[in-house]
Amino acid sequence: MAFTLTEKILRKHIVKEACTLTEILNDKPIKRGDDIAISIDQTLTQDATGTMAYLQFETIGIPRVKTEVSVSYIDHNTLQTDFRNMDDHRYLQSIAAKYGIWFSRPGNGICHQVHLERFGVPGKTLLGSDSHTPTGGGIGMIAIGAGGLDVAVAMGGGAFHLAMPRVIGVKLSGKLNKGVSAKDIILEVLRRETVKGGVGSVYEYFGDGVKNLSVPQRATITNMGAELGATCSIFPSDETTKAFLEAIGRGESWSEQKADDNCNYDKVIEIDLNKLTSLAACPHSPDAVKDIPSLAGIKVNQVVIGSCTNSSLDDLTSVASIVKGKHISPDVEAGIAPGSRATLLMAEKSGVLGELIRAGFRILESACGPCIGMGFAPNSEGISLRTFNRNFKGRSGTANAFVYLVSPETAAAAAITGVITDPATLNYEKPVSEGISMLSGTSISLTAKDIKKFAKDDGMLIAPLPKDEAEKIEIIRGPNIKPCPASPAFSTSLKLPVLLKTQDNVSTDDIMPAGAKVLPLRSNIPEISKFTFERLDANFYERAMENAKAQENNIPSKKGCIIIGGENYGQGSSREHAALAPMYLGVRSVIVKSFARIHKANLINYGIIPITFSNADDYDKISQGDILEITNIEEALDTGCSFKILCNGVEIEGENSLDERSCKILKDGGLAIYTRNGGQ
Ligand code: MIC
Ligand code: SF4
Repeated sequence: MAFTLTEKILRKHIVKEACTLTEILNDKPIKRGDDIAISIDQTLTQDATGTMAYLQFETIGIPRVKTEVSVSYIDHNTLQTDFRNMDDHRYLQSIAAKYGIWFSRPGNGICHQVHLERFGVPGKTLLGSDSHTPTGGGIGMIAIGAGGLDVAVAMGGGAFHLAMPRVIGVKLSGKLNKGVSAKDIILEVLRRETVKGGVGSVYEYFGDGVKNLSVPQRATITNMGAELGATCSIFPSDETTKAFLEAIGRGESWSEQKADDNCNYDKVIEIDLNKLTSLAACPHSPDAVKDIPSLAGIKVNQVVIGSCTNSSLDDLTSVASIVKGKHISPDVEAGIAPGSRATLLMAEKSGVLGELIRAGFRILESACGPCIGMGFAPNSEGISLRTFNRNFKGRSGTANAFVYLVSPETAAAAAITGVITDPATLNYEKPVSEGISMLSGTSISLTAKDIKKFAKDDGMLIAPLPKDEAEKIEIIRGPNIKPCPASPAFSTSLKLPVLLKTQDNVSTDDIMPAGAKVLPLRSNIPEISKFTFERLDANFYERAMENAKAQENNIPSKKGCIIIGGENYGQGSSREHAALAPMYLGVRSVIVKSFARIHKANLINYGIIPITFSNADDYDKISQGDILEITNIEEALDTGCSFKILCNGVEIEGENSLDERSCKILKDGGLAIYTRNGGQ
C-alpha cells in the first residue's frame, strides 16, 4: 500500500488503545473524517495561552511531563506596562522548572521559529497551543495547533484526537523568479483555496520545485497554511533539511521523510514557481489576494517585517539586499523584528543588521510584537504592509487601519519607494539561494562554522531540572493568576435567548480580541470576559450580564444564552479564551453554518455544544433575541441523532457532527473533568 507522508507519520503515531480502527491494523487507508488518536512527541506553549494550559495541567495532577520534549516560550506578552505580564512569566518559569519543561526566556524569539531551529525533529509529532504550530511542517513534522487544554492533556501523556484529514497534494515545479518568494506561494494557495478551504485537510508539498526552497522558506508556507483552516501542512525532510539541521548544529536529528511513490492524494493543486508573481492579501482577510502589479502605486504609511511567518535570516537578508545603500522613504515608518535571538546574532555577524539599521529600520524585539497588536500600531486609516499572516480588522491595534500581507521583498520595496511596488522591477541583486540552508544569500560571507557557534548559543533557554530538584520548586503565583473557571454542568435540554447573531468568517480575534490592553488579562477570565465580542458588538458583555440578571441568577454561567454564526466560525487563533470567556458569560451552545477546527474543539473542551445547521438556509430563520429550545441534547449525544431546535414554533434540524468521544466530553461537562474521570 502506498501512503502520503502525512499518513505515514500519523499511522506511526496512532494510539491503538484509544483508536480501534480496523483499517490501521489491516494496513488500509483510514477513512477521511474518522476519529483518530495520536501520540504526541513534543509540545509547545506560548505565554498568552500557556498560563491557562498549565493551570489545567496542574489540575490533571501529573508530577512531570511525559513527552519527549515540552517547551514553554515567552514571546507574546512582552510589552510589560505593569506587573501583570511579568507575573505570568514568573509563573510559567516556575511551572517549567517543576514539571520538566524547557523554558525559553523573553527575548529568545518567537516560539515557532525557535522551535524549528532548536527542537524540531523530522517525522515527529508536535502539538502547540498556538495556531501557527504547523510551522514545524517545514522540516517534515506533523505539527498541529490546538487549545491549551488539549496540549495540557498531551503533556500528561494523553493522546490527541482529530478527524483523519484529507491529504491535499501541492505539486511545486520550477524555481522562483527574482522578487518572488515563499510568501507568494502560500498567498497563491490561499487565493485558490480560501480561508475555509483547508478545514479537515493537510496540505502536503511535493514535486521538483521543493528542492529549490530552503527550510525557512518551507516554514513560511507551512506556517501560513494555518490561514487555510488546515489541520497542518508538511514538506518532506530531504537533503535541504539535513543541511539546515547540520548548519544549526543538530545534524543528528535528521532523518529522511517522504511520501511513498505513487501514493494517492485526495486532490492535487499544481503551482509552477516560474510563473508566480508577487502577491498581497488585501484588507481584511488573508485570502483577499491580488497581484502586486494591480496594486502598484498605492501610498504606504508603514512597513513591518517579522512574525513567525517571515523573520528568518533568509528573510532579513532578502530585505537587506533590496534596501542596501538606500534609505526608507520619509513617508514610511519601517520596523523589523528578527524571529529569534539566533537570527539576530547571525544578522549581526553577517552584516545584514547593519544594512537594515543604516536604511532606517526600527529594530524591534525578537517577539510577536506588532503581529498581535503589541505596539507599532499604524496611524488612523493608515496603510500598513506587513510580512505577517493575519490582517483581520483591528488586529494591528488601529481599528480603521488597512493591513496588506506581503513578502519581505514586497515590504522592502515599499519601504524605500513609499508606494506598493513590484520588487521584480527594482534594481537589486537577488540573494544567491542554493536552497540548502539558512545562510543562503548573506551579503557578507558567513561560514557554516560560525553558524554552528551561534546556533549552539542556548543562553536564553533554561533546560528542565532533574526530577529530585524539580520536586522542590515552589510555583510562583502573582496576583494576576486567577484559577480557570469550571465548565457548566450538563443540561439535557436548553431554552435560551440568542444573544448574538454573527456573519461568516468570524475570527477568534472578533470573539476575544488580543492587543496590548487585553493580552495581560489572559490569566484572569472574569476580567478578560468583559471584552468578549467587543469588536462585533460593544454591548455584548452588558447584555450577557443583564441576561443573567433577567434570568434571576447573577452567576453568569448558571443559565445562559446561544450564539448564531455563519460559515467558518472561529477561524484564526487557537486561543481558548474565545471559548472560555463566552462560557463564563453563559454561552451554552453555538449554532453555525460551519466551524473552524480548533475553535470547535475548544468549545467542546469547555462544555459548549457546537451545532451546525443541517440546512444552511435555516440561519435566516433565526434573529438575535429569539428564544431557542434545543429539546433533545441527551438523546443526540447518546445516539448520534440530529439536534432538534425549536425557534418561534418552527423546528430546525441541527447536524450532529460530534464523534463519540466529544459527546462523552460534553456530557461530563468538559475535557478537564472527562480526563480526571479517566477518559482517554
Ligand atoms: C495569533 O497569532 O493570533 C496568536 C496570538 O499567536 C494566537 C494565540 C493566542 O491567541 O494567544 C494563535 O495563533 O493561536
Ligand atoms: Fe506570534 Fe503573530 Fe506568530 Fe501569532 S502569528 S505566534 S502573534 S508572530
